[in-house]
Amino acid sequence: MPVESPAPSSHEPHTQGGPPQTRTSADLERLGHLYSQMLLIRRVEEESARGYAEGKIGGFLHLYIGQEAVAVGALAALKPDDYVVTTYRDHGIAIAKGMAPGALMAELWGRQTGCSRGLGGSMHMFDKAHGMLGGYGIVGGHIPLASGVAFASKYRGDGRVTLCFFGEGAVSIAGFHEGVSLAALWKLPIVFICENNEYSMGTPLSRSMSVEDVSMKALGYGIDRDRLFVTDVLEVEQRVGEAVKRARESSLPTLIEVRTYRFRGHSMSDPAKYRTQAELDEHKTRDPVHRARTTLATMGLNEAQLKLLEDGVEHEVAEAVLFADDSPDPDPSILAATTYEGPFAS
Ligand SMILES: Cc1ncc(C[n+]2csc(CCOP(=O)(O)OP(=O)(O)O)c2C)c(N)n1
Repeated sequence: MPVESPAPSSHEPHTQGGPPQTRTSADLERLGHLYSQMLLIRRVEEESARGYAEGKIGGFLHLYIGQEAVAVGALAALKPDDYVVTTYRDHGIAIAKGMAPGALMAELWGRQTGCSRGLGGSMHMFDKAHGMLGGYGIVGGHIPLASGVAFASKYRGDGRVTLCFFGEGAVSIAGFHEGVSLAALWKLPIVFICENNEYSMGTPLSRSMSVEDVSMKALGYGIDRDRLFVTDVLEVEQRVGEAVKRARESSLPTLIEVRTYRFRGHSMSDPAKYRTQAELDEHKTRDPVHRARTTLATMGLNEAQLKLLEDGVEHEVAEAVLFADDSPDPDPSILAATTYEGPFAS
């Protein structure tokens, strides 16, 4: 049976690249801020990997190293009271949304001062005050929840936008289709961001999906879409910003596929043998964190200025590690209130 040609052009993705942009001094300041945030996330995770190796962290640890420009660029396009919902690869997104690195590391360490009082761990970062609504472990399971959050915003008329992040492994899961379908039907103020880091655990996209362009999934629901290859954090901010504007002003959802790459294994227990060193090295040459540093240098920041900024990040990370190390374990009495021995038993 012939397949109908897809979609009106309003649903075509933006082409990447375009004319070279002129950078202003406001861009320099902005990029300096975003570079600090990306570096903070990277250094927090490097120290978390160390903490894991030292036995300070129990359970899983999925690192975001390599993908920082997605969280930082996308969240830079939000207002502080907008919402974010994401997967278990949530550390970078939590920090970019405003969570204190100390609260995040204490959570990883399982300490009482963690954002979820040490009970959630790596996959369940929550920070209600900053609109960080998790941190979920079931692939794709959070996508309908995110649509529910956006529905609440529309119902209340609070003007907030929800960003929902997930990996490319989630787009073949029912939850993705339920969440996107309802968002399209009810015209919800939400932006779905697929962080396509090329592997779902060890499975490349080509072995799990019949099309290579994830953003095409938007066509089935008649919503707008975009697709970009991440190298420049400012470009992520700008492109996600367009979708956020559409969500806020016209209550229209968008699906954005962001092509990125994770430099570590799926989790700490994955030696990532399904890819070659050459492939990894090639991706590292496009590391958005290093690229931001180079751009800052080109735009006029000298080594001493960059070092000042980087020392500030180092100090913040060292404080966060100390905070986690020095924080107490949860009191055992919390078990009664949080397990089936507690209020849920009756
Ligand atoms: C419903 C469900 N199936 C399987 C798993 C096990 N699992 C955890 S992460 C993962 C891979 C998901 O890959 P992707 O969505 O691309 O995200 P990434 O880890 O690359 O960020 C799988 C299969 C799960 N958590 N939930």
